[in-house]
Amino acid sequence: MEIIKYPLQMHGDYRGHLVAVEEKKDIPFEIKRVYYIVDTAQGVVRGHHAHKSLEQVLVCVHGSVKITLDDGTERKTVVLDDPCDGLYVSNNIWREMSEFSEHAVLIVFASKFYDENDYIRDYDEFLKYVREQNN
Ligand code: T46
Repeated sequence: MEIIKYPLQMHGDYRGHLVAVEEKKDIPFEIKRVYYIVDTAQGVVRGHHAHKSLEQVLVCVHGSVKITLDDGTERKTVVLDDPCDGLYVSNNIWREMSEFSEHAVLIVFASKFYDENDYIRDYDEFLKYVREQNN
């Protein structure tokens, strides 16, 4: 499994910094939804699911968070701690987010509107689903 990160450009001057994200330019899909995760308590692990069709780019704009990605055959972890790093998470990838630092803010750009039917929230069901997809 290849870890894909999209580098985002930081515009900085004496006032501070600004990072812009444009669909089909900075990230490869049209952005249908943006959400952000804040106030995650220490020790909490979020995620524990995959998506059947959703593509996303995750950016930790403040603090740090560990992302674990699993394609059904291998599992990799990435630490996001740079607001210029856009981590691509495709469909059919099990994801877990853990080790949120205090005040961490994780912004997610998503290719589709929210749809609970797109989630696979059971790991064994995920393994079965990806094996079927790959055959
Ligand atoms: C993902 C990871 C990175 C909504 O109503 N609308 C939304 O757009 C989203 C994303 C969630 N919700 C509701 C559904 C739940 O009642 O917010 C609640 C928390 O969602 P969830 O438990 O799925 O959150 P995470 O942090 O486990 O996962 C989220 C995304 O759901 C998921 O797509 O890839 O962040």
